[in-house]
Amino acid sequence: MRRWARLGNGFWCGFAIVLTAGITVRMRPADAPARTTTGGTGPGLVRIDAGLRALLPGGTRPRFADLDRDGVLDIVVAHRDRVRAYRGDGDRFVPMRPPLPPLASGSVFVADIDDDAHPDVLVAGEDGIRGARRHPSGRRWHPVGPLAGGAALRDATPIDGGIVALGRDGAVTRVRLPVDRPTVDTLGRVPGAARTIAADVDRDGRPDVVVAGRGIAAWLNRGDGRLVADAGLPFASHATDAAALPHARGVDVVAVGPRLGLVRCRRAPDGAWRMIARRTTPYLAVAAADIDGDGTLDVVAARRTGIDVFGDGRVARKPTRAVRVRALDAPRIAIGDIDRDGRDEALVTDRRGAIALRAPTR
Ligand SMILES: [Ca+2]
Ligand SMILES: [Ca+2]
Ligand SMILES: [Ca+2]
Ligand SMILES: [Ca+2]
Repeated sequence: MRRWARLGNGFWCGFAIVLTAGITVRMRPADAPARTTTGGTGPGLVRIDAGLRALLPGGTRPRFADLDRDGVLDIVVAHRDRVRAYRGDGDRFVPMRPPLPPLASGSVFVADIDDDAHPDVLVAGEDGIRGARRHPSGRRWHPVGPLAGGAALRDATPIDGGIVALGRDGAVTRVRLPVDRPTVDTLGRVPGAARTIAADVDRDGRPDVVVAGRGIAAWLNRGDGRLVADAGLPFASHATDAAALPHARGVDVVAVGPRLGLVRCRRAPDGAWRMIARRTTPYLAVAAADIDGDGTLDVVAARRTGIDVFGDGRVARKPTRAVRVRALDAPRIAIGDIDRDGRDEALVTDRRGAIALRAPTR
C-alpha cells in the first residue's frame, strides 16, 4: 500500500517473483519512462509494467474489480488454460484465496449476479456463461452455470437483472436471473458482432444494450423487463471493440476497427444515430478512462504500434497523450485506478504480454 502511494514519484523499477505453482508479483516504484514518447499535443504515458507483465502472459483478458471489497482493486485474468483471480494488497497482486473454481478461459466480466452485494466472476466462453459466486464470508466460491444455453460466446455484459450474451454466430441473447432459474430469450442477430456493452444511449437513466460489429445495434431498456430493438447505425466496415463514453450530456458509444478507424456515435433524442466524430487511424481496441484524473472520461485507443489518449473524449482532435509500443497482436484494454491516486491506469494486453500505463505526474 505504501509503495503504491509512491507511484507518482518519478522513476520506476519493478521486479517480479514468479512461482509456477501460483504467480506472486511484487512491485516497486522506479523504472521506465525511457520508452515513453510524446505524441499529439501533450505529454506521453509512463509505463508501469513492473509486476503486471509477469502476471499477464500473452493471451490474457484481464478485468479489474474489488472482489473482496477491501477498497483495493483485484484482478481477474483469463489465462489460456483457466481463469484466475489475484488479490491486490496495495503493492502487489497475489493469488486470491480461496482460488476460483476451475473456469475455462473466455471473456471475463464481474457483476453481482445474486444481489448479495458481493461481486461475482463470470466468463463468456465456449460453452456459454460460467462463473463463480463469492460467498459473503469470502471463504468459498460457488460455481455458476452454464448459463445462456451453453452456446459458444464471444462476449457478454451484465444489464439490469440479467446478462446479455453475444454468440459466435452473431446471436444476441438475454439471460434473465435469478442464477438458479435462468431463462434465455433471443434479442436478435448481429452478423460479425464483436463486442457488447451496456450504455444509457437514450438518456432515460436505464442502461441499454449496445452491440458493435458491422455497425452499432442497440436494444433500449424500457425498465419493465423489455429490451426493444433500436434503429442503430450501420458501418461500412467492422468494429472490433467498443466502449461507452458517458459525458455531461449523455452517453456516447466509441467504436474502433482496423478499417473503421475510431468513431464516436450518439443517439439523438429523435432516435437517430449519428457519427459525431471519426478518425481513420486503424485502432483495434478502445476504452473509456479518466487517465488525467480531471473527472472527465478520456478515450484510450490501441493501434498496432501505439496507444493514444484523447483527453475528454475529443477523438476528432489530435491525441493528447501517446506512447509507441512494439507491435500489438489483438490488443484489449482494461481500466482501473490500481494505485488509488484518483487517476485511471490503462492495462493493454495482447497475445504476447501486457503493458500498464499511467499519465506522468505533473
Ligand atoms: Ca480487493
Ligand atoms: Ca454476488
Ligand atoms: Ca480525464
Ligand atoms: Ca491511478
